Amino acid sequence: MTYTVGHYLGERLAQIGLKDHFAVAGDYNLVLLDQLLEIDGLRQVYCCNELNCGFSAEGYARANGAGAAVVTFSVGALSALNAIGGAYAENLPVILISGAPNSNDHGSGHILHHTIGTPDYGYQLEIAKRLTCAAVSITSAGDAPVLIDHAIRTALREKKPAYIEIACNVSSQPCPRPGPAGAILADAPSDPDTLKLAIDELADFIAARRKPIMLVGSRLRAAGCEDAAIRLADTLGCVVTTMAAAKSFFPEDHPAYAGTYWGDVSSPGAQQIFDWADGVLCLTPVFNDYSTVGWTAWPRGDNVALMDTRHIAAGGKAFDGVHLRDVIEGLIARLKGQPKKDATLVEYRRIKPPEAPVAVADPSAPLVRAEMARQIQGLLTSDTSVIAETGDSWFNAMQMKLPRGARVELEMQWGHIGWSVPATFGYAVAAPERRIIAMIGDGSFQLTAQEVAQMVRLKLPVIIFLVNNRGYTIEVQIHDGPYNNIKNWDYAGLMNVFNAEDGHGKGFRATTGAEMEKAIAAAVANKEGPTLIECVIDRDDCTSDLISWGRRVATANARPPAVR
Ligand code: TPU
Ligand code: MG
Repeated sequence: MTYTVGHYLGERLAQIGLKDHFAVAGDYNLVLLDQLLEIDGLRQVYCCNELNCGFSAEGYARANGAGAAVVTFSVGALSALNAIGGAYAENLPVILISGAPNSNDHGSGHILHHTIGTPDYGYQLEIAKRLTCAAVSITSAGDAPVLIDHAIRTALREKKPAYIEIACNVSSQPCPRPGPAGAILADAPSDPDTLKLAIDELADFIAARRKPIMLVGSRLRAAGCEDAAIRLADTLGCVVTTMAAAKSFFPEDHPAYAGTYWGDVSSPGAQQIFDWADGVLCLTPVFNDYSTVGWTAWPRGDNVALMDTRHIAAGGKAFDGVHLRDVIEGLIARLKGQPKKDATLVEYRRIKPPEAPVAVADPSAPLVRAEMARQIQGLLTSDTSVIAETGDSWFNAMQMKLPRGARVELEMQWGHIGWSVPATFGYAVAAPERRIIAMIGDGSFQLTAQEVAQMVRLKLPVIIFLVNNRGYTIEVQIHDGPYNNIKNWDYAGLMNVFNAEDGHGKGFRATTGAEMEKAIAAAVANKEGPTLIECVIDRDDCTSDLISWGRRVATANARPPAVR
């Protein structure tokens, strides 16, 4: 059998730990898909459309470290690129692979189908360059190994998406076999001199403060530093808070954990202890309008030390080219044997409000959000992953108490409603051993609903809580109008549509606590496919945090243009 460009690509994907890749077929990628099918241990998983294909690969990357989506030219790739923008925003190495026009057509003046109708097909690569850390076009087999390796290596290093387009007549051309994976997995080491100085500066920053606190941000997983952060917390002894988008990136049962720091909508006691601290070690934060609650909670200034993935800034000095894991290890070694800096923890234990008991609703009363959240909480185990969609699902997820090992997946930087349906699918493909729970608003679900059919197809026992509050409640809280009302669907009834003649998905509608409990029991018992539980609640029945946060974000949005 001839070894081909498509084989090379497929083998590299397998070498970096992919067991699956997501695809939608089209004539520009059919031969490539044939080649990929021939790679041992690499399964081809199909999606209903390319936006979902991109988000499936994104969800897969969350569970598996990297993902790949294969689509056709323009009509497919331009949809997938939205999800690639999301992967960039969310720091996930997703490789987007697009079939492309025949190499003989490039520069020929020919007009081809699936293009904008001009003979220049370069626009897709140009767009991809803006949304990825590496974008390459392969029009000859000779260049393929170098270009493929460049794209994949850069994506893995940067934890950002990459783009590879392959002319449709090139993927079956002969190509050398790839060498060991080390060549694309190896990373440049930290600069030793910079590393030492960065650690010195951080140690000085800590030494000069009596009441430091740690703030964990959303890129900690991408930095590969979740365990290191726990050890740093153990060494320092201070309080640890997480940013909203970093929910579950620090164990919630850790004695130093004080919950989510999110300005006015922080966990009880977290904002107070944060404000009391005299120095903040910010690990991989992303400060945007949402995470700072409309710029009202934005840690900056001399009392903030930034510990980013490759960059440290403290005491008025900045250091680049160091890996966070090396910095943390060095800092731990430096702090060993010193007295703990546990003032914030001592104080937090004093001021922490007692936990309010969670009320159980009358089982026959109309379902309310709080009861819905209480029942979902009861499902969380150490092997649960909760995928929470944009909307009040974010705030419901934030209030959950996670057992050690439970994960929450959020897409707070990109914030594409509908992301969670395909991302849940991709996540479930990557981690079939976990209990996977999706919380999705009705409005969000309507964007990408059809991907539930792929969960049916692969018999994935995902549990979907579809919150039917008759509209875009998050938008209602930010700025209301007729555009926030949506057409109601028979969401539970959709499962029959997706099952068709061979599926085992189940759909239930819950209008009371008792109905929800019954549906959950059936969902847990269903191992042959997804279960969608439509939770019917009032349009205004949302968390108080959504209301407070929505008001602040709306105020930030409404700032008039500055007078220049
Ligand atoms: O819980 P709830 O009702 O807020 O969630 P639901 O029903 O999913 O509504 C979400 C409403 C929403 C919109 C319309 N949140 N953000 N947006 C704006 C938006 C529009 N299009 C995309 C692709 N992403 C968005 N975030
Ligand atoms: Mg809604």
